[in-house]
Amino acid sequence: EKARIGVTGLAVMGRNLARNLARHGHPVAVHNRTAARTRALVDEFGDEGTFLPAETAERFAASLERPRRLVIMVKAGGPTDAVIDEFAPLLEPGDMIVDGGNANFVDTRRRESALRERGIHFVGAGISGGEEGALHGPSIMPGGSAESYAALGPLLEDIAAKVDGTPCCTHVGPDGAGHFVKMVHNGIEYADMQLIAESYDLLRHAAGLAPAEIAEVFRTWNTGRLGSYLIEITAEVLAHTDASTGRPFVDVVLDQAEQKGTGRWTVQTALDLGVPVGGIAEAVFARAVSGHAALREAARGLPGPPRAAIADPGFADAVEKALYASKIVAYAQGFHEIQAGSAEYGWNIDLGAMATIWRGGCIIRARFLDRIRAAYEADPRTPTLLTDDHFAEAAGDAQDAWREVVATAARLGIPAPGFSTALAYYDSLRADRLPAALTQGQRDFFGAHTYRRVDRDGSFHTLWGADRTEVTA
Ligand code: NBP
Repeated sequence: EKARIGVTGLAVMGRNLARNLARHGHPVAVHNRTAARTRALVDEFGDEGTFLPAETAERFAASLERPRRLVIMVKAGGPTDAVIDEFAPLLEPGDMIVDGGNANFVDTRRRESALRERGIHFVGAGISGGEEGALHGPSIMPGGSAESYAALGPLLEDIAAKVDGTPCCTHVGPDGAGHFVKMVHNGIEYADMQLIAESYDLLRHAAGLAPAEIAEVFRTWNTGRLGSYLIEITAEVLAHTDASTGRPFVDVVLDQAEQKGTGRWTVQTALDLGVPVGGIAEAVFARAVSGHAALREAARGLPGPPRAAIADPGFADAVEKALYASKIVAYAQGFHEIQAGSAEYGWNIDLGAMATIWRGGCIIRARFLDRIRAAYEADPRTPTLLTDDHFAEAAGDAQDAWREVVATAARLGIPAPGFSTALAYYDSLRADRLPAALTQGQRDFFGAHTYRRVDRDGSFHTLWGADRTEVTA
């Protein structure tokens, strides 16, 4: 018997993905550099389906039906290249390599192009949802050729999460498109988490609520328009009491957030594309600030305002509005980045479909994503989600509360970089005139960089050092 698909790299992700495939009735070949992992998988879970264990790369390749479908689930970077180098010589034209790791889309583009020359399809597939998702149904964002998706799609859609019967998996676009979208997805996840963290901080230090009370607030929010996996687990974390001290769990955890890198890539890529993603960038920076322990220690005594808890019974509702509006901004920015990447690389990504496949399986799954899908269905070319009818109305309704929350944070000295940057973005987009005109004047003054005028076409320069007449550039 031959396997329909194979998985090499059997750490948590690969093992669970292989089990998910086997549980869906697909005979799956399994392989790992260290063979003990392969044996452990078959020993522990062999009765879940048909596993074909292989101890060597040659045996593994030989056990796959043609065209071969080979999924790599190893540590991203060098290990992925090492595994490709090991397996590519064993494959034949028409075979497919799927990289399900968290690869940088630039690497995926390089690998896809090199393998395409050898007739091998390389599919960079973003897989979201961690180990639970891999086992029970992840959100899958496959890139690569349409031809490879025809052969792989049905299998991937079979094991993906389903929402209302729709699989959380679709062909994203050529070469690096899948890993690009996965990257931005993770960047949005950073922003979502930061905004929730700021909401908690404000409820705690401005409204004076205890963690258990804030857990209740999040539970209530979870039943409304903010309903999502992240809001749900936030309530769980806040309600948890540390067993050894009896204190709220959130008070015994060191307040230094870590990161693995996809948020940073999202921001680096946005800078290259010239796309403003302040909400995501501030989320990445907020984690960075938290981690600079010595810097924070040195600055701890800097003066700030007195922190009197505010006595406004409507404050939690105001925070909910600020959170919802800021979330709209973060998603609008993330989707703008996907739109820009799609245009830059010719991927032709269907933005509404991306919202659709994030509704299940992944960390940012949320009721909210149905709204985004609807927005792109109503107008696939909408320049920003913020001008969609629903989102424009929601942000408009929220704006008074949003401004009040940002002002309260500033007044009380509570950092709210996510809320603040989101509001600044909203106000920048809706502004009639921006001070960029002055910036252009300065640039022309010190560097003769020229400017355009509101009343005439062309580029102009003012002779600042002479009689200040204007010349055509
Ligand atoms: P790890 O990222 O911890 O990688 C461990 C696997 O890589 C093992 O199978 C290991 O083999 C293999 N490997 C390494 Br390391 N170097 C190798 C090499 N030179 N040649 C062959 N194999 C090598 O595993 P993971 O946490 O399961 O994640 C797998 C991928 O999925 C990563 O790219 C990760 O970023 C991505 N991802 C992870 C999550 C998550 O929640 N963990 C979520 C979404 C995506 P060995 O057993 O012989 O050491």
